[in-house]
Amino acid sequence: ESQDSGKKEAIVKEYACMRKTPLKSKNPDIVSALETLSENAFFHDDEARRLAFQKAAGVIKSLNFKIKNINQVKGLHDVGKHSLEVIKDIIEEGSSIEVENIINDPWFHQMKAFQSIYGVGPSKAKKWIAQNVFTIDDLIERTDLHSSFDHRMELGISFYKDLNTQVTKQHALAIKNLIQQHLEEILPGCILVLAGGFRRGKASGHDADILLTHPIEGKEIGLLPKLLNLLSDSGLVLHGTMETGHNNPQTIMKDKGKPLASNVDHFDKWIGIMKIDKNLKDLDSSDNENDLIQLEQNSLTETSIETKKGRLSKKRSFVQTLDNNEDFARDTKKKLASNSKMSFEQLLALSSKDKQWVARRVDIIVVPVSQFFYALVGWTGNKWFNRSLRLYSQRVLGLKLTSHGLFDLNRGTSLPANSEHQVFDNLKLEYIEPTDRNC
Ligand code: DCP
Ligand code: MG
Repeated sequence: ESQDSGKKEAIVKEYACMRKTPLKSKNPDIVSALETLSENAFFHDDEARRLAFQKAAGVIKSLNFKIKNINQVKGLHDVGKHSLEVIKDIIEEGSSIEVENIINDPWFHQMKAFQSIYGVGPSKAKKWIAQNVFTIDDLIERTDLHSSFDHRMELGISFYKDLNTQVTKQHALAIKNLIQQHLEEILPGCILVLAGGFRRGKASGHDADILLTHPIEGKEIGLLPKLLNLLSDSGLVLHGTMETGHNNPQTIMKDKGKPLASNVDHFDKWIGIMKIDKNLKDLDSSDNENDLIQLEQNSLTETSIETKKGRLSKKRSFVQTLDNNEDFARDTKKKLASNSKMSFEQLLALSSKDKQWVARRVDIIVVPVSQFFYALVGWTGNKWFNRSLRLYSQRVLGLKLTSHGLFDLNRGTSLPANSEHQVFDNLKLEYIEPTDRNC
């Protein structure tokens, strides 16, 4: 073969989790076109197409050169015929008619706008468009529709402006710090890490994903309701749903469902909306990764050694603690629910008046330290990186990877990890930095 650069073919590894995928692609136009096609397929309920275009986009994102010639991508893993045509059009014509048609279709933009409302999915969005509802204002004005809104949608519509303003990384770190300050009153020594897109290098995102653990295994049990109680008393909670009682070694082995269907984990978590003071100072904070180093040096505690040996037995005292905590959790849930009994009209009034705070989406996930680094990988994402990791784990290793650990379901054992590097070692994969997990 000649050295003609146009002929050089890239080698792409089979699984996305084996490739470095940086945030910034060398071929942004192509990536954006393929992702538009993927999103459009998603809006049309075509999961297979959505995935095919998403995978092709993932491959293109991992290329470290600008595509100049279609031959450079012909035969690449996961780049199908349809994707190739689109890429060819963009290289040769500057754009793809198919993609342009989607971008110029008002339906696509209406779907995008409705989809971005907290609590709204594609089927609801489609229904509204079919009922001649096209804008967020329409949703407010069309009182005939209001009875079909659930509380989450009412919040999403009322606080659309706040919630659809991107959260900067500095602001997300400030929110993390605010939560940390409250935790000090309940249980000193907790470690919080800002995960999600920010950890992958994004400068802004739609929410703050905060992982919370304590270096001593077991200390985290029952912590979340106490924290939410305090945050609520401080006037920091607008709305949220709390899941508790899951941090139980028995639960994590139960989920023998389809490997890809189990995107859900069983951690205690709160998914909600906080009221963040407009004057909250952004922090010049880089302590996120330092906290991790502190955790990596944390020696395995007794409980985690048990997990290591795969003896996930239920201890009576442990179960009792859980039961007591559940009572408190129930009371806190009641209290939080009564706080969020505001009607749609009240919410609209609240959001439109001059307020001193902004509504921010925050997820708080409480993780036992022995499972922390698996949870960190899972909650750092991105979604497609996770999908690839889990698929690889299942198909190549015959092991089940979740945010709780890496399990051999037949033998009832699991492999512990004291760092993200160890998670990759356990998976027999080369380590991929968080900033290279943007598939
Ligand atoms: N995740 C998960 N299980 C869930 C929800 C999320 O494993 N039930 C993972 C995948 C995501 C990460 O957690 O990459 C954070 O979820 P987000 O939806 O917040 O996604 P990002 O943080 O990547 O995007 P954004 O910047 O829009 O917040
Ligand atoms: Mg996020």
